[in-house]
Amino acid sequence: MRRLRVLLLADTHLGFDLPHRPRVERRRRGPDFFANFERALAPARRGEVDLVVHGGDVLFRSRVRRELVHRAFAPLVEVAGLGVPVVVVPGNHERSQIPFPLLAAHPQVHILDRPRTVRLEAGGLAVAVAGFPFQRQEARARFPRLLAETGWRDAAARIRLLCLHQTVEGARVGPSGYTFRGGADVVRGRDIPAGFAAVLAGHIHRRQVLTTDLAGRALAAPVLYPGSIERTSAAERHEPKGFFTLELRPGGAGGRLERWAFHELPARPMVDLEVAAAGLDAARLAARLQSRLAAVDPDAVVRLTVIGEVAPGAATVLGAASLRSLAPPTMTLTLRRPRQTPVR
Ligand SMILES: [Mn+2]
Repeated sequence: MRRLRVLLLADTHLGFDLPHRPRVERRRRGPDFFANFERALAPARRGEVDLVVHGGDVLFRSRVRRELVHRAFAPLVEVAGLGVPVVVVPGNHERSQIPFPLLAAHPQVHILDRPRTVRLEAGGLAVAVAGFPFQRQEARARFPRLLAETGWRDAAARIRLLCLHQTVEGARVGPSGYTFRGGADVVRGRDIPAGFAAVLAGHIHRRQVLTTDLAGRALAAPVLYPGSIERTSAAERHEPKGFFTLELRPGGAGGRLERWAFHELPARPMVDLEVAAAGLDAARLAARLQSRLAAVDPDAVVRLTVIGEVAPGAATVLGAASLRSLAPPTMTLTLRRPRQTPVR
């Protein structure tokens, strides 16, 4: 029996920490995001999937340089050029304003820039991919109408997919597992109708698959969040990063998800480091920082918190250039000053 193999990635945040003209020479995180983007697309380049879906937030913010847009979208256009159709849901960082002329360059790159349903042939099957761009306001209340506006019910297909860049109830984020429930921007599980094989989603940066609503009732279709491809904030410090491959088969209304696999990508460790500064002169504070930083993985992204009152003569040690000189060159360091420390 025929099957559809889908590669699902999302929240690539390309351009993160990638200044066009850096003022200081230090390791940037930007290249890691591009490297993971390429790693995630590798199965598509090898011909191991029939369809690529990007769940949105291709870019790290909505206003970016044109060169960055080109760099970010070129790999997707290349994959489409190899004969693998690509569908992109505009995320909150696209503001549904992805540069369409660039992408319209390839007929197999489809942008869900308004509520619509893309019909395509993939894996030898008629596939319908419905969706709409990220809705900032009242997504919960608007969801049923937006979905109807895609016209998905009229699209004859063996397999139907719904693509979103939204929060669906039950999604969890953060180290303590905060669960989204009833907010105006949270889509209700029961509003997902029968007739889709799966909901492919971006926006939530933690990898997860939702199969029930908050009341424990089975969703009409599983909701899959592959999560971001690299850590974008400390809230993601414990999360594995990667992408999904899915296998779907025809059957019932809209087909069914038969199996899925998560493929982990390399992500830099994130470390919180607290250093007490009270009573130390400049030389001693520098020595303490250096030894504490030396004990951390040199590849880490470190959030440094300095506790206690910093002696007036020692404040220069906490300057950006000074801190860089105390840390291994491969480390990324940011300084957090707790409120009780007087700011000079
Ligand atoms: Mn995002």
